[in-house]
Amino acid sequence: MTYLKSVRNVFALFLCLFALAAQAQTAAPAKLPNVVILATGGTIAGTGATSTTTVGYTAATVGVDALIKAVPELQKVAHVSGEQVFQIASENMGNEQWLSLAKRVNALLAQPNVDGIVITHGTDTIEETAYFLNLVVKSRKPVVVVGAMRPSTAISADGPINLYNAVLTAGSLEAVGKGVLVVMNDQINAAREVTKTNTVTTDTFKSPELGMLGYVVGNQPHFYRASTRKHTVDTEFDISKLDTLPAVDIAYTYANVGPTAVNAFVAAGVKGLVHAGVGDGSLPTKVRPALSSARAKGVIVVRSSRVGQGIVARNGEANDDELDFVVSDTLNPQKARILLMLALTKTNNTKEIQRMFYTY
Ligand code: DAS
Repeated sequence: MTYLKSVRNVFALFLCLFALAAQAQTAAPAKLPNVVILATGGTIAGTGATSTTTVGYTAATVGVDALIKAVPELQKVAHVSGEQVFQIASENMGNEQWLSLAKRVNALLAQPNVDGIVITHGTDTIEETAYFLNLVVKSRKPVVVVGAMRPSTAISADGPINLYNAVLTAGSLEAVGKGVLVVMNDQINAAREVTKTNTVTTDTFKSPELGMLGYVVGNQPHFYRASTRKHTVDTEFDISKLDTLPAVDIAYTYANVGPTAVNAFVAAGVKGLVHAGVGDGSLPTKVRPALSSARAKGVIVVRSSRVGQGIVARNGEANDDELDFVVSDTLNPQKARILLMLALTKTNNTKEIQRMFYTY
């Protein structure tokens, strides 16, 4: 009888514990993620003279606290804090800003109490900052770069909803390990492929042909794809001890182009040169000798294309093996410049650099 009684007591105790646990589960609200917003300026922080001023406004005037205050709904989806790292129009973004921003991002993500980061940014160079961070951020935690095409004072400004969706995504588990993302217009694009495709409309950011990763719909990010190229924790680049980046410029090509730009960049002492060729990186007869001469002086030459999508194939329009050039694969000229800058912090070996262009 005593044995049966003790079994019954243990069973009763177990039921009580189970009921308490179930109650605790339902009672405690879900723990909100901690998301830090780093503000750099741009149209998302812009103001216009009237509510219908959507061009000819002033970018980079509204501070991060005001941006957060303008979207009280943020408090329902994350514990949000803000830092004003810069206040510039992004056409003025440069290597110095990128290095200090990347160091701040890595320092914050190393803190256990930071779950994700949102960077508010001008749209003109958002794709470049996102790709640079994609190669140097050393964490799997989400980093989301966001901007707006209409200033905060405009009718139907897109900044508030873009910021809300960016914070949602940065605080989500689904975005962990996906690399740096650009979230705008309810769409999630990968840093490597996203590019600005329209000068003024709110649907400007696309990943031509290779496609976006997903959507933010119904207060939830939805992913359907992931990048196949290495990023963040899987890259070989480390900027933690760098204060400058190697000088790399882009020579644009068009009908009737001559060697002037290439020669000027070489005379200025660039370490790398991206050739934004026509077609799949074709080299005009008048430019080829200048590029060969640049290579002979130790400048690393990368053949890219002004077309914007598609592969620039090695030994296609030029004998890269003979010229000792590198090809950009599918990276557009502005992103090829970023990868070449970081590659040059590691090596001058063109075979190694070509491997990097096939890896990232
Ligand atoms: N000048 C643009 C910039 O800062 C404004 C914008 O679109 O954000 O990139």
